[in-house]
Amino acid sequence: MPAYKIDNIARAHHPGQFPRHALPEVAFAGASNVGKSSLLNALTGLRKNAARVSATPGRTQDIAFYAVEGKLCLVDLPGFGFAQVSRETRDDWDRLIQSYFKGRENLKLACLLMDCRRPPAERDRAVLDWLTESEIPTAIVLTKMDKLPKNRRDNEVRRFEKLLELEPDTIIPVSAQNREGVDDLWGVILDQCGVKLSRGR
Ligand SMILES: Nc1nc2c(ncn2[C@@H]2O[C@H](COP(=O)(O)OP(=O)(O)OP(=O)(O)O)[C@@H](O)[C@H]2O)c(=O)[nH]1
Ligand SMILES: [Mg+2]
Repeated sequence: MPAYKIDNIARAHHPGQFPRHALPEVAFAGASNVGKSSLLNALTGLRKNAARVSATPGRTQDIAFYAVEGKLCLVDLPGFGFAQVSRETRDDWDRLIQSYFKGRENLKLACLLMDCRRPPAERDRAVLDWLTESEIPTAIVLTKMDKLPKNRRDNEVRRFEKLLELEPDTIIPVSAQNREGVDDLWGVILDQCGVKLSRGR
């Protein structure tokens, strides 16, 4: 279990509150409730709830910035497109997420999370297309893999790759619950950021 030194350096409700720093950033995006905050906790070894895991979807409403060992910054984004909140609130969140992606020069990687039990929604594809067009390096992460029986796992991963027209073996399957894939994802993050962490992964 990594015990990295984590600093919650900022919480932003609007772009003016985004921190200014030179750290490489990795952002976690995805529909509400896919497990962004949980994965962030699994990566950092933060206690459950440190990154505000929600019992009710649509809980994370601001952008949280976590510095890891003072070397890179993990960014917990609010879930997009949660239907149960008012249209106005939803539009506000979308604007916030977009302004993050548009203006972040030190962004090295966007992790786009999808729940392995739900086929990709129109929204997931739109965000993926938009990230690709914007030339933001993107990792597709399939979450909650512990929920799938062993014999369906490989098929589901292949199915997502086909549906999203991805190259084989590009999806990273993870579980925040049993930590499957967490080290693999760390590998991709550190590569992309060009950073080494001193404490063992
Ligand atoms: N079984 C299982 N449950 C998970 C996993 N990751 C997250 N969950 C559960 O899924 C729910 C949502 O998790 P969050 O981490 O809050 O999801 P989020 O994407 O941050 O949600 P928003 O911030 O509301 O967009 C919680 O009840 C978590 O306990 C996982 O790997 N396995
Ligand atoms: Mg969250």
